[in-house]
Amino acid sequence: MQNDRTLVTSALPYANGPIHIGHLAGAYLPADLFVRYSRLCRHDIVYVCGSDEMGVAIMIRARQEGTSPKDLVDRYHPMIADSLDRIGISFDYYGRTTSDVHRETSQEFFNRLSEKGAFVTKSEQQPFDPSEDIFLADRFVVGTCPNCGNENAHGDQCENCGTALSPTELLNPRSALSDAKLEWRETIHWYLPLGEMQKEVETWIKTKSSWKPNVLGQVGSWLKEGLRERAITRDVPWGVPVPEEAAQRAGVDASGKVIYVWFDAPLGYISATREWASQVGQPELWREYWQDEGTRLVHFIGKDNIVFHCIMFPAMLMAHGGYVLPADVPANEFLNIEGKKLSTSRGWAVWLHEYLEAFSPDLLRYALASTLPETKDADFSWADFQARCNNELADVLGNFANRTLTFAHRYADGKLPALRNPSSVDQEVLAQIAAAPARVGGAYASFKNREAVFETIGLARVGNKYFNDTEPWKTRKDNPEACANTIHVSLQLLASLSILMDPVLPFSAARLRRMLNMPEVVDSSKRTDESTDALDWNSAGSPLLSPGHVLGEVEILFSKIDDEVIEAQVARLGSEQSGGVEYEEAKEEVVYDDFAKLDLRVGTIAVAERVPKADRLVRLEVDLGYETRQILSGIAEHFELDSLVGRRVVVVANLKPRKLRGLESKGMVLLAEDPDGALHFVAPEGIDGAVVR
Ligand code: B3M
Ligand code: ZN
Repeated sequence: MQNDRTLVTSALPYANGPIHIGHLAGAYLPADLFVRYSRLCRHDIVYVCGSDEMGVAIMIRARQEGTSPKDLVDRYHPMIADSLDRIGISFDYYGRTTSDVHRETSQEFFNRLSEKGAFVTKSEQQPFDPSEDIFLADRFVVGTCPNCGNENAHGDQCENCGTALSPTELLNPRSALSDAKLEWRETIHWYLPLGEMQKEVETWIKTKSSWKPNVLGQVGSWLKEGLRERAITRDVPWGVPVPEEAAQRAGVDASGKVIYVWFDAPLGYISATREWASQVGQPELWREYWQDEGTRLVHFIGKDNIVFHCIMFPAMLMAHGGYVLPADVPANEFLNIEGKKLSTSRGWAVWLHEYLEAFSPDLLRYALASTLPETKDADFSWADFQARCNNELADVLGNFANRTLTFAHRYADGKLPALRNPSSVDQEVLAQIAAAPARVGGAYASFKNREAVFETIGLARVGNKYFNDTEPWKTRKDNPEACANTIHVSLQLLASLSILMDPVLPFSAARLRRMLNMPEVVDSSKRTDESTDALDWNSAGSPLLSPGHVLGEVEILFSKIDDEVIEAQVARLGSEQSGGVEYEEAKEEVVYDDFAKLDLRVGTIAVAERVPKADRLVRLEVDLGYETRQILSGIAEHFELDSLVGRRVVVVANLKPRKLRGLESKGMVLLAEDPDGALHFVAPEGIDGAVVR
């Protein structure tokens, strides 16, 4: 048997802000699709990531927010972990680079390289800010890009044209901290002499001809330019300290010196794997994934991280020895939004935590996977999102599931009828099912997610067409055997689809399986237990249900999204510019007794339905523990219905009931309204029925 041990990583997001869909499209969703597919194939795969909490990006943000780096990462790390979890990114372990294990791992690695003589130290002139009295990391130097003229290029890279820079190349360099004119002062640093490793890196890259052309293109031009030594320590107050041992060996005073973030961050993949191994109770297991030649290491990243993952980190691993090198680095290009470049400072971004307030996770997973920037930059638009949800998920996949299941309940007693004397049309569909796992799987295996998703929905299209063409509502009367065959084949196709759609639509796939009352399927969200006899990816090629199988209850799989919901999202874009917020005026003072009159309760939304002929109203049933309340809320234009069920809310429970559109509303759900009109639930902790006071 071929060894399939695989370690997958996604770029560690800087814990200096929330996650947006650009991040998701670049490094997380593509990895998750690959990982879920691989787990369904029962491959031995581990998926790690974590927050990148060191480095200058963190320091800059902390300064901007008037807080310390530590407080900053403590705030953003849980927020990032939470939104990635809720969108269904199924890490086996999500760590952080401020952990002890990470400090030890990085220092050990650094020591080993210093012991092997892989570094050089030298004294050099470095940019210095005299007004703040500190050395400036490259990123803290700003100036004009010699390549494109951007006046706010950073000392390490110009964000506008993507050119890698050093502070000496910038025109009119100044300090990003104080705007002071730069000075240059003498300081000692460790360097990785990448130039000396050029041959070794080149020889290795030559064995990677199957890598994506966008990746090989970038690597090729770096190699052609010639690798240069890179400083891997810094004089900044935030980072993994340069280990004392290495400092003594080099005879350098290392106080105030830390390891450069691009040296420690990729080592974060190793520390996360170590922490994962400890967590699963086999502390040495991480070695199999990093030090056993048979392991396939795959890094998912955005294109701005290519050089670090394809040249610098491999060079570090080579210099150390004993580690596997990346087998593939399927980097993605950038995602634009509504035709414009994504920009967090201009508010031109879709934030994951905000998306998740309004919609369920699968919709974005599907829409993004269908338009991923795999070979060139791609565009996300809300209109396309809506079209994919309505025309593909609701009209094709949802409709096929709904009509098949409803029909089977109505005319086949809610059971799978036997297949007898199948027609050539029936057989043709069964043949498509048989071919599907290899077809869709082949695309996932080669990182062609768009193709995989296209093939998946294509299969649902086949189902719909088949259902139309065989006209079971007619054959029901004049040819019951043919009618039964249509139901049989359609249900088998749905059952296979519930596995094949799982990587991209894991939550909906699980719901569909409940509706089908399917036998157990491998759980794509966690490391596969080899021993179970749960159905896997390849089983999806054969008929999965046996005649007489009893179906579950039918639910709507995807509901359509209204124009207003989409318009509200479009209106938010670009509206969150800092500084421009207009706050509502403060209200008059009240005494405690006024407040105490309100009976505020914690609850959970159990049912959410449209109110016919009312554009804005949603009929909610809210579980308050001691009773379930019907409450009408004017939020239809702000949230997709499917995202509401299960949501924790705070309810004003003693508000006088009133009638709206003939329905009684008993209470009110609390919402926070941003100045731009965006609504957010006030999400409580505590059990249903808990009193808020
Ligand atoms: N945090 C850069 C970024 O977010 C960096 C990635 C580290 S991966 C080892 O683009
Ligand atoms: Zn530039």
